[in-house]
Amino acid sequence: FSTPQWWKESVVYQIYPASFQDSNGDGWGDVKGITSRLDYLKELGVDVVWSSPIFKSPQADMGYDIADYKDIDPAYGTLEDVDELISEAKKRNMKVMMDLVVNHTSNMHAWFLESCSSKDNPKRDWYIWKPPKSISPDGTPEPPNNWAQILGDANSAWNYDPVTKEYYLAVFTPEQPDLNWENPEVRAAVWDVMNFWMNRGAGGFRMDVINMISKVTTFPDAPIVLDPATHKYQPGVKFFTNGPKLHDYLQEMYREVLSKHDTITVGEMPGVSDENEILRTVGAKAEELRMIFIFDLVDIDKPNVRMALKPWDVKEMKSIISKWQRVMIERDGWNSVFIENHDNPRSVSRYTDDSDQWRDKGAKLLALMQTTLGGTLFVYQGEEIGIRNAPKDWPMTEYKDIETVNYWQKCEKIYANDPEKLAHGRKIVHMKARDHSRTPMQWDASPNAGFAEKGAKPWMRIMDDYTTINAEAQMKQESEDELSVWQFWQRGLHARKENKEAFVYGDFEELAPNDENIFAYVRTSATKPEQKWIVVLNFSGQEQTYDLPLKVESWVAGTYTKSKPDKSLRGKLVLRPWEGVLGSVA
Ligand code: TEU
Repeated sequence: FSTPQWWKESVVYQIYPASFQDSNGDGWGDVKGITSRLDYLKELGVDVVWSSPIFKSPQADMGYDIADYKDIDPAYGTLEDVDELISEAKKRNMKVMMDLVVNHTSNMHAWFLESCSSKDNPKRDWYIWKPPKSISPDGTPEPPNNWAQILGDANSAWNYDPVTKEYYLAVFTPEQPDLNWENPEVRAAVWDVMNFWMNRGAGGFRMDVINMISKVTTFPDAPIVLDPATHKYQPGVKFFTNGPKLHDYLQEMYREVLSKHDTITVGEMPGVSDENEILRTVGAKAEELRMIFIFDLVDIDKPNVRMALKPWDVKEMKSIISKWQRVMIERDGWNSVFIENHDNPRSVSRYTDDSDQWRDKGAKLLALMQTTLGGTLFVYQGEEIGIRNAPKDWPMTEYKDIETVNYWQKCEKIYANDPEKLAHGRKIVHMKARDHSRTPMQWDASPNAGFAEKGAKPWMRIMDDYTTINAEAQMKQESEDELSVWQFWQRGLHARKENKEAFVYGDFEELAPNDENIFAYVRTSATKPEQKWIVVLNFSGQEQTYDLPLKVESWVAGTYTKSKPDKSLRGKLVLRPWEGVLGSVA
């Protein structure tokens, strides 16, 4: 039974700052906008606010390219605005978590500009520089190896600098050069940045791709997984995820910074599924991070690259969730619960049915599931009102994300004479683009959805459905028999806290792992065994019958009703499409 800690019980809300709330009419969200919505978040049941990066940045990758870790981008506001956000949050007993992006900086960071300037600059070794692998007779240099860029896999992860005639490594985009963590000066500079924010009152950090900081320093070629006819470069991720020195670095970070503060930390760790490896970071005795984001669930439809599709089914989804629930309980580790973020499509579109008929039910089903799973719960901006993916008919010009733009450019080039493949590429954009979760928040039915003042031009198109799907309408929805998605989340978050011994910390037992549509589990408190709950979720658009393996005392909540669901307590339980119910067990 995991030791209680505030950061285990907290509900974290992720803000995508450009799209949350604009306060000055420039169509771009800002820090003052976030502060103005703290009461809203408090009312929902949020304890910790994490904003994606707001630091000075050329915005090549929406702030994940930082040019100054100790200053705020003018588009977002000032350092004083952040001080105000932190103190206003504190007044409401909430904390603010910063996004720490230290695998790489912006190519406009002063460190990189110095590093570029000459081979003997003291900061040369702060980044990863290598001579060309070869130079062809006509003088064309070849990159040191065949690694592809992550956010544009038609290109090399190595970028040639004609001044010093070497390549620098930038695994995401050329504007995001990777820092050389082998260099102790780099690590000290990172600890300094962290202390700067801790001293300003930050409550903790979400750490961007923190499992990529240690690379295999022989930089071998990656195996060929993408069609070499169209892809000269190949995904090199396995040579820079959970590399040889990752744990040394994380332990040093813990010693130098984290152990001195009472923080919440979550490491973003794509591409790692091995439980022994993960527990080295999040086990109760590990002195590294409080928890990580494991990608198994959000990568369920990912083959070897993200902009592609792989079939999946409900059974697989259930097994991924159940596996991690069990691992953390049995081996005393801690995990995050999340299903959306700014890099993924909307959950209601991906895991349920986002049609007008079922969207609302699908969103509540996912809310019931997440509020009853063990771990620290992360809710993503707009998830609480069931925002869905942008519609199929949005022209490509509405897509702003660098990954989508690069992907589409590649498709147009390599599929120029293949309309079928091009249409498939378009389908992938519709299903996978990161843009889907980046559309402006739908606050109310007024022009610009309450995101920006009337007449402002939002940096990204607002979904047309905001007039009906918005926070204001859902907060005041007064229906005899149904809660809105927002009200359901609010109630769920409240119930989760009231019964945290079971929902946050309790045992997890999956009931029908082989059922192809029903996800059913029991959550039991270790300290108060009388606290026992059953959750039954129908992940299908058809009515399903489920044989209850135990006697239910009473059904207390459900996605179809405001009151107690009227269902059988033993024997056959019939669930309508996308229906979920929560019951107490005698
Ligand atoms: O994402 C890292 C990451 O590996 C993915 O989620 C990524 O979006 C995906 O692999 C793309 O195919 C983090 C940030 O969350 C993301 O927004 C940044 O673009 C990226 O790091 C670089 O900082």
